Amino acid sequence: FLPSRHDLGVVAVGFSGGQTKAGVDAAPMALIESGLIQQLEEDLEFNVTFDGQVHAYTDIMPKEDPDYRNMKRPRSVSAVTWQVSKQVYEHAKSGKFVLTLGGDHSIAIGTISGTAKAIRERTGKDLAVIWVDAHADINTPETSESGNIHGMPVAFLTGLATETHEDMFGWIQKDQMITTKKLVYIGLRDIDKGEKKILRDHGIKAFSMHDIDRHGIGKVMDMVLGWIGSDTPIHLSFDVDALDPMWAPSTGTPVRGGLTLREGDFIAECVAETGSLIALDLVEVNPSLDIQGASDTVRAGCSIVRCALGDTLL
Ligand code: 4U7
Ligand code: MN
Ligand code: MN
Ligand code: MN
Repeated sequence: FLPSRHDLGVVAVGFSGGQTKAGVDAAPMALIESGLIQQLEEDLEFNVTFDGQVHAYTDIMPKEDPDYRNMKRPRSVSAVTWQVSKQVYEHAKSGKFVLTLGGDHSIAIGTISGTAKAIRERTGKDLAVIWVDAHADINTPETSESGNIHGMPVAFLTGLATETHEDMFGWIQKDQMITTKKLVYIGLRDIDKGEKKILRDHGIKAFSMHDIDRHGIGKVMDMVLGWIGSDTPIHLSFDVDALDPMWAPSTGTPVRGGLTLREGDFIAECVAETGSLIALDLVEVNPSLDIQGASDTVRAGCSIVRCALGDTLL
């Protein structure tokens, strides 16, 4: 199931509709302008397939998009993630590693549904997902207090939230979903009440900041990868707000008490070392928030991507 070691597909998703703060759509350009893709080609010797565009998906945006089941902009997020799903699927189907630059975290509905389907077709295996985040993003439309869909992607991907309307996530089929058994969280520290119940009721594996304080990140990564097991393809979805705001202040929902810069890179390095990583999302960088810290946040994001793609210190 391994992507041919050096073929990389890049999808740049300039989308912010899963939450309410402007600016997260500018992240792909900021990451690319700081030299990320060039580094992957030149330093890490990847064969990069990239259409050279930051997609804004303006042509598929619905004209009207009133709230539905408490969700904000459901048709817009659904349309964009459906399109992202097809883009990611095409790369993954042809055996490429898929790097998606967000955008807010709602786009993971697209990325993971795309890789889950491609990996099933190629290998017959269930995809494992490592979700690195301060938040669990597993609210259903009913448990969410904000109505922001970037707090719901995991609920739709696991089938805990479902919809019959095709234009409001009804397009997500069984073969595009993931199992809660192979979902693992790292870095959690701001979980809503309804989410805690979901995590408990479904026995979902999660390593909070408390677990990292107790065991250290090295032991935690051993436990994460031990839970997933070898010979399982892994999709890593990395929300930059997993990092402490000291290192990544430019993000929509910062939460103090997070990962250090090195812990973030270490997580990416450990997942890369397994040789089973097939896709990476880097989301929630918002260069227009905390202008002072924007370049630090972009640099932190680039570093995580390089580590996940196999860059090593020695
Ligand atoms: B992110 C939140 F209420 N849980 O649902 C919600 F705390 O992708 C935050 O992780 C969601 O940045 C954060 O709105 C979404 C809130
Ligand atoms: Mn998130
Ligand atoms: Mn988050
Ligand atoms: Mn956030």
